[in-house]
Amino acid sequence: MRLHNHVQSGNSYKVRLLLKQLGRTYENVHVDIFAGESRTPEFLAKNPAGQTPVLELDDGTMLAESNAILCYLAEGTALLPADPIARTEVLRWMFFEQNSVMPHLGWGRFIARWLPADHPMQARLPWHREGAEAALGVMENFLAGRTFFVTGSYTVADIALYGYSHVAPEAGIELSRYPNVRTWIDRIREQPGHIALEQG
Ligand SMILES: N[C@@H](CCC(=O)N[C@@H](CS)C(=O)NCC(=O)O)C(=O)O
Repeated sequence: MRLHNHVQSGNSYKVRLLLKQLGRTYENVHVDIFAGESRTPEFLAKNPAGQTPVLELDDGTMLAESNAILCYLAEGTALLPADPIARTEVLRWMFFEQNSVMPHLGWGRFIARWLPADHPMQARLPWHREGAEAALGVMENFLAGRTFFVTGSYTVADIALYGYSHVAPEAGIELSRYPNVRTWIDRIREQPGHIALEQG
């Protein structure tokens, strides 16, 4: 397998983290998205959305969308429960992550960390911070009395939600206001085979 990905991308990190935890070997192909490498004709043939990560299987199949890739890789393991209700709960949180967490924390982090202070997109930062805080608030309330998001054990829903929420401070969001989220983040870091975002 080949993982076409970017080292600082939270979406790519989710897949690298799972690959590591499953003990899967793969070739790591760095795509310099800041240099436009995800928009070349060659890359668009892999993923018409022009986004990383893309997992290239040995038979040439290209899998895109980080959370879809997580489900593919986790199939048959405890990280993706077979029970239909538990599986639906996993998908529910993965959809929530893509709809409510990643757009705000991903863009907020990108603007705060990489764009110059006078860049016009800085005007969007307060809106992204507000959206991110709303999403973290949902996670905070749900995690009260729970160890993980689904079934009381670590699943790909946790990996998906962890990808961007643990780097909220890089978007200028203080996690001390979300103690349940912080405790859960510490629990995720303790899982066997865990690697940090810019590792792997
Ligand atoms: N929904 C997609 C989002 C992927 C995404 O936004 N990837 C960014 C990096 S985090 C990217 O490759 N951007 C390059 C571009 O848009 O040209 C996923 O979960 O895989």
